[in-house]
Amino acid sequence: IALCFDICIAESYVLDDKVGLGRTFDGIGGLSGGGATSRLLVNYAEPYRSQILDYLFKPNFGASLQILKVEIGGDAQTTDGTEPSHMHYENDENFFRGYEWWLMREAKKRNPNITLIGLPWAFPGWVGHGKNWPYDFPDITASYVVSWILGAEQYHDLNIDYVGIWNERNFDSKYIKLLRYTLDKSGLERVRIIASDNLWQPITYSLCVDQELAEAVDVIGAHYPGTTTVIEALKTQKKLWSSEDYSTFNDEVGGGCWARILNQNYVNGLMTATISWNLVASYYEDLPFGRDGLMTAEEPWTGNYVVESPIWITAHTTQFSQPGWSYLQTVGHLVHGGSYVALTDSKGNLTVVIETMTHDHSVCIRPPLLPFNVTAQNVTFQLKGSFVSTVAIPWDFSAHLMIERLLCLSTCFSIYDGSFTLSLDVDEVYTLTTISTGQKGTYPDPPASGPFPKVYFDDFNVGFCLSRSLPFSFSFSLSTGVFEYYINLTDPGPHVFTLRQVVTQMPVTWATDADQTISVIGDYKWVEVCQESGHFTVSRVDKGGQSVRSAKGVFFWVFADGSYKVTNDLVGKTVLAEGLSGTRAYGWHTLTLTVEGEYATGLLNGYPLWKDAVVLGPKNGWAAIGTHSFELAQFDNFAVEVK
Ligand code: 147
Ligand code: CA
Repeated sequence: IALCFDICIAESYVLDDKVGLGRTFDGIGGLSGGGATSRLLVNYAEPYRSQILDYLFKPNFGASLQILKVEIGGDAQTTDGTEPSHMHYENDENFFRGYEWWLMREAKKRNPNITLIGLPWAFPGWVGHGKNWPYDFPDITASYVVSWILGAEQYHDLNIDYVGIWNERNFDSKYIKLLRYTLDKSGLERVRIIASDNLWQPITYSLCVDQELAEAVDVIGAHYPGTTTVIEALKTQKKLWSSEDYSTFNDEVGGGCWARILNQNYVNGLMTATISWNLVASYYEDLPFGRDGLMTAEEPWTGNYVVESPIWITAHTTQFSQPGWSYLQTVGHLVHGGSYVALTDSKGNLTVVIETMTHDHSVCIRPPLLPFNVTAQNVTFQLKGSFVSTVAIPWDFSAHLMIERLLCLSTCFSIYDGSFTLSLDVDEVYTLTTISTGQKGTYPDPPASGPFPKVYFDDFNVGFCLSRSLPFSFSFSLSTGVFEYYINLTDPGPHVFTLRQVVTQMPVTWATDADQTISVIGDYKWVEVCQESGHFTVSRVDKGGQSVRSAKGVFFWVFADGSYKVTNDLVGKTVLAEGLSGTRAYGWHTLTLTVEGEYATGLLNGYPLWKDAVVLGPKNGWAAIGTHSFELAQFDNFAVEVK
C-alpha cells in the first residue's frame, strides 16, 4: 500500500481528440482453420461446448471476439488437418460439410455484429485442372469461391463480410480483379477483398502501380508483421490488418505476446485489426503447433477445457471498444517501456489500454523479437479535448491479480484536474475506460483432464441427420484426404452407414500432402494397440497434420490385387512383411493389427495372416486408417483397444 503514495515522479502522456482522430478500429479476431484447428470442439458434449463458445464470442463475457475468420476448406492438408471443400468435384455442391458453417452460426448467434471472413488455403484438384496452381483458370477459381459465399447466405443465413485470395501463396492481379467482378455480378458488392494474406510486399507494390487492382482490394492483410508495416502500405490509404498473427503457445508468455502485439500493431504499424491463429486449440496437442490458440479445448472425451490468459488479454480491448470506434492519434510507447492505445466512439466514451510486457514475457513464435527494456514506472495521463472531464474506470483481468494490488490501483488511480496517475509494474495490462459493462465471465470448472479412452468403438451408424448431430467419431483427425459419413444404399448388408474417403485427386495443395490418405485418432502416447478396420490400418503413427508425409508407424495394407504389405512408414519404403491375402475390390475385410512391445501381428477376417513383425520404432503414436492413394474407400466398425 505504501507504494500508492510514492508517485511523485511520473512521466506524463496526453490523451486528446482536438488534434483529430486516428484510424478506425476494425476489431480483434480468431481464425478457425488453416487447418482443422477446431476439429475436436464439435465433439464436446453440452454444456461444455456452449461454454467454450461463450468464452470466445459472447459479448461482455470473455474474449468477446469481434472477427471470426474461417478457412474455406479445400480438401487438402493445411497444418493440423484437412478441411472439406463444399465442392469435392466439379458438379458437386454441399454446404453442410465440416464444422466452419456451424462455428460461424454459433458466433453470430452470440454476437450478431461479428465480422466474418473466409480464406482458402487449398482448392480441390479440379479447380486447378490437375495442376497445383489455382490461377490458370481464374474464372473457375473465382466462381468456386463466390459459390462458397453464396452458399453461406443461402443455407446458413450468414453474410460473409470479407474474402481473401490464397493463404500465404502467390496472388494474381488478374484473378483478384475477376473475383471482384464475380462478386459484384452475384449481388455481393458488400463483400470486401483482403489481399494478400502474406507479407506487405509485393501486394503493396502491385496496388501502387495498378489502379484497377487498388479499386478491387479494400484491406492489405499481412501475416506475423512483428507490429510494423512499410511506408508504401501506409501511403495506399487502405486499411492495414494483421490478418494472421500470434501462433504462440498459450501460456503466460503467449498471453504477453498477444497483449504486446494487440497494442503495438496499432502503435507501430497502424494496423486496425489483429487476428489470432488460432481461435481455439481444438486439435491433438502433439500435432504441429499444439496449443497455439486463444484457449484450449482438446479433450472432447472428458469435456475438459482451459480458458487461457490470451482470452482475458483480448477482453481488455474487445469488452471496451467496438469496430467503428476510432483510435486517438495520441497513442504511443511509455518512456520506461510498454505502450498505450486510446479509442473513442466519438460520443464521449474513452478506452485506454496499457501494456508493460517485458521481452521474455512476450516473445511470439515469429518474427524474432529484438531486445528491449521495460521497468516499473508511474504514468500520468492528461485528458484534453472533449475528454477533459471524463471519468474512467480501471479494469484488470489478470489471473494473478493480488487483492492488494487492486486496492492500490483504486487508490493510486485518481482523476485530479483532468489527469490521472497510476503506478505500473512490469508485465501488466490495464484498461481505463468509461464503459461499465465489462465482466470476467465464469462457469463452474469443467471436468478434469484425462487421456483418450483405452477402449473405443465406432460403427458410424449415425442415421440420416448427419449435419444436425456431429457425433464422437469425428475425433478422427484428417491428415490427408477427407473422410465423411456415408450412406451406402447399394449394399443392404451390415454396412449401410460407413465412413468414406472421398477425395479422388491430389488437391491444389498448401502443404506437402501425402500421396496416401490418412486419418489419425486417439493418443499420440499410445504404445500397445489392437485395432480393426479396412484398407489400411496403422498403429504408432508418429506424425500428423502437415508433417504426415514423413509419418512412421506400423502400417498394415491390403490391396485389391490380392496381396498385403506391412510397412514401417506411410510411403511404404520399409517393408516388414508382405504376401498374399486374397483381398479384392468391393468386398469387406476385417483387418486386425496388434502391436505389443517390439512385435506386431496381423489378422485378416479373424485368421492370422502374418506374425511377429519386428518393430524397432516408433515407440508410440496415434492409431489411423487410410488409403494407398486418392481413391474412394469405405471403413466400418472401427475398434481400438489399448493395453
Ligand atoms: C501460418 C499458416 O497460415 C497457418 O495455417 C498455420 O500453419 C500457422 C502456424 O504458425 O502458420 O503459416 C506460416 C508459416 C511460416 C511462417 C509464417 C506463417 N514463417 O516462417 O514466417
Ligand atoms: Ca456401420
